[in-house]
Amino acid sequence: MKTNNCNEKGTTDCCCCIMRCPICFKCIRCPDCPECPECPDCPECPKCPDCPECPECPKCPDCPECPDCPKCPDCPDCPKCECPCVSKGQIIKNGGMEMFDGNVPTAWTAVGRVLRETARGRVHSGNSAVAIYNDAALSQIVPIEGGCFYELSFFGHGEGANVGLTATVTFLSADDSEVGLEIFVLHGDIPTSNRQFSFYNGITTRAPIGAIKAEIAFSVTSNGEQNLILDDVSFSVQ
Ligand SMILES: [Ca+2]
Repeated sequence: MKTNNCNEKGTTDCCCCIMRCPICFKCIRCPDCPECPECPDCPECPKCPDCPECPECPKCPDCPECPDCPKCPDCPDCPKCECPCVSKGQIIKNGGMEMFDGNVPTAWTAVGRVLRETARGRVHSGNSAVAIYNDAALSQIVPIEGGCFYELSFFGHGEGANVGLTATVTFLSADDSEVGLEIFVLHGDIPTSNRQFSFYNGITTRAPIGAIKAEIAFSVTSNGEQNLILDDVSFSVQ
């Protein structure tokens, strides 16, 4: 490792892992050196080895929150960057299934038979949960930012041993859709004892850049009057 001052006149080698730019003859970072995260000695050098989108920006930092973002937020030459993948908290509405409009939880859309469940031992938290019966589905469409990862989680309880569940996150673009996450739970694998719920969660694939919404859907198959009790659904930027 060389320790000479790279700014010294007449020096041909740069210090540490910094090397001379063959074009401008100022110091630049060696692109392959992991020990040299910044180049404080040559802030004016027009090279920026680690920033493929801003090859002429001398102070273009990595943008780990939004690697697909075409701009860098702190770069004066790229002022339009907005990193979308910063959590804004809970995205889903009424995930706790506490508010109902008739038999359907507020902000959700039901296909088939769903009911408000308030019996002790059949609610995970709060005063109510939702029971989803055979061949029924419950869904909600929420706004999202393309290019981000999202986490879905929920608590489930089976009213009967023969209850199966599929939870799906589908990203929606203006003219396209793409499944970003599926969680399958086979019949018999959901706890059925009173006050027993399983916690399920998963992280989506990266939302397509053009995606503007996501549909979170729960589909149930069961025998007869058996049903899934769903409560405390959460969806947020991962
Ligand atoms: Ca609840």
